[in-house]
Amino acid sequence: MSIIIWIIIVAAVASGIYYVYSAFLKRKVSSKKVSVEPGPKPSPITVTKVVIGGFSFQPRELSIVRGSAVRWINNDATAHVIVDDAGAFKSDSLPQGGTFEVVFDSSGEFSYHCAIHPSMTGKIVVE
Ligand SMILES: [Cu+2]
Repeated sequence: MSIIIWIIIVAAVASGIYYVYSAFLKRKVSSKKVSVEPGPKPSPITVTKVVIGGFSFQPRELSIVRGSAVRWINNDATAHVIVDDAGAFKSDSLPQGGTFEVVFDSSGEFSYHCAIHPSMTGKIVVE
């Protein structure tokens, strides 16, 4: 056999080995797991409920930690509107079963009342 045929055979075998090896490498790379670093989880906001029932807020006065939330739930058949005395927050008209939520990011005392029934008063103390 001539040397040229040998060279062709060796080249064919070498390229075949290279092809198989590179395919193996590609599979290895593609099967590599990509892990995404999870970011810092936002701390869940504590939500404290104030129930509106019998034309009063229960509890009438509530202390919470700054950054937490208050959720009012109207259990009365009558609609109520929650308004902060100083205008910090105001709900829409809450029908029976309606809810209103406020996140308190700053500390202080927030006195509020019902816009429809001014005798209904409450207070949120944010520490
Ligand atoms: Cu009311």
